[in-house]
Amino acid sequence: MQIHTIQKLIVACLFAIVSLGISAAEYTVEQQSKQFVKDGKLVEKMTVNAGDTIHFKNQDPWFHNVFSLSDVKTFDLGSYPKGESKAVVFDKAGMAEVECAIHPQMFMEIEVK
Ligand SMILES: [Cu+2]
Repeated sequence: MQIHTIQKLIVACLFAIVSLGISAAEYTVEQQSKQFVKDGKLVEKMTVNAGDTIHFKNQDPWFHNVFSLSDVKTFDLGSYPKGESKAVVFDKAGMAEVECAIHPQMFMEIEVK
C-alpha cells in the first residue's frame, strides 16, 4: 500500500518535471552595436514566464558583459567575445534589470511572470 503511494508520487513528480520542461521557452537576446537586440530589433523590455531561458549572444567585434543585480535574478556572465553565448534561467517572478558592465548605456528589463 505504502509502496503504491510512493510509486504514484514518483509518477506525479516525473509528470510535473516533463510538463515544466515542455512549457519552458528559450529566447535569444543579442548584443549588437552596443544594444540589446531581439529578433533584429532593439529591445528595452521583454516578458518571459518563470522557468524560461534567455541566451545572451554577443554579435559585436568587442567584448560584452551581461549582469543583473535584481532580486529576481542576480547573475554575472562575465566578459565574452563575439559569437559566444551564455544562458540564464529566470526561475522567479518579478522584474530583472539587465546591464553590461563594459557599456553603461546598455540596459534592458525582463519581466518574469
Ligand atoms: Cu557591452
